[in-house]
Amino acid sequence: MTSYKLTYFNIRGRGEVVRILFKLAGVDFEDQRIEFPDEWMEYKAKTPFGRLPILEVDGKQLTESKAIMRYLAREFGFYGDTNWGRSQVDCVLDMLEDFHVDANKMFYAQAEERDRIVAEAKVRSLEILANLEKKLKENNNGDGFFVGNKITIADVLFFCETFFVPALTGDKEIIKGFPKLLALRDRVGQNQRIAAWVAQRPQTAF
Ligand SMILES: N[C@@H](CCC(=O)N[C@@H](CS)C(=O)NCC(=O)O)C(=O)O
Repeated sequence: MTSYKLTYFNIRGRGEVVRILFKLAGVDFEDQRIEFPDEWMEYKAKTPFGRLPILEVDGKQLTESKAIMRYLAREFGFYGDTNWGRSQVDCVLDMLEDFHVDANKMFYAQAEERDRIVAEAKVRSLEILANLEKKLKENNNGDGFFVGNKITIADVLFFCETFFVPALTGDKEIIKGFPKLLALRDRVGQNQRIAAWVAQRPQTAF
């Protein structure tokens, strides 16, 4: 049996989508959480590129969150059934990545820059959400999943980001203006395996 170990910080961040994929697939993994900053500096020196997450598959290390999620989605059957379907999944994953442009700015911002960056993040996030809803409607009029007729990694990453975007933009209600996206979030959250994990996962701020 393949052994899996995910190393990430004790936050949801870029690691949670990977954890949810394991739960969705019903596959065991070791969920190693490094305390930041206490354990990190010593641990960082031992990592290939000084960043987390890292997935170990039978002892082999894979870095980059998108490479990890794509690898597992292919392994577990959550990446679309055709080449076109996979390209549509990729399209949504890349649209979602745009939220991180502002997140990175926020991470490195000086205190006096924060209000401006939050305001800009809100404008851009509304645009990204509108485009995501448009994309969702291309498939089953937006009443199913982003691609095909079953959940894929695109829906799982979207689910994770919808909890992060309110924090990024300072607007807890930001998703509410997008009814199809809101319903998709509920659909994903109601998946029994995902709901069970969300109920029992460690509670962290982000
Ligand atoms: N492109 C990378 C970014 C990884 C990244 O920036 N990781 C952050 C946490 S989300 C990190 O390790 N920060 C600690 C540091 O840079 O020392 C990925 O998607 O995995």
